[in-house]
Amino acid sequence: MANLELYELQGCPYCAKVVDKLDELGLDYESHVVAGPKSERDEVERVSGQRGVPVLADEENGVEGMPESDDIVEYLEETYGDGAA
Ligand SMILES: N[C@@H](CCC(=O)N[C@@H](CS)C(=O)NCC(=O)O)C(=O)O
Repeated sequence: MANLELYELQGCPYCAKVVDKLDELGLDYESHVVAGPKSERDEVERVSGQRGVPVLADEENGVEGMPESDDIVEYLEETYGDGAA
């Protein structure tokens, strides 16, 4: 089973898009709810090189911190969706 982690913010529509995809694919994940102020998101910066959320970590597949909701949704579909190898 995948060991996914999602850095997210309450009320963030980009995060909700990723959560919808995780739910659709039936994937469990550990949620890290980040602080509103970007200045307090040091962990997000450490894993992804920037301070925006959502950020996905999938260490089993070498993904330490992937930003950009569209990229994350595409990654999840390709890695865990019906067409996954
Ligand atoms: N294009 C980004 C936008 C994400 C975004 O704007 N996230 C907001 C929270 S809803 C945020 O963290 N903003 C701070 C920043 O982008 O540095 C995506 O689709 O992931």
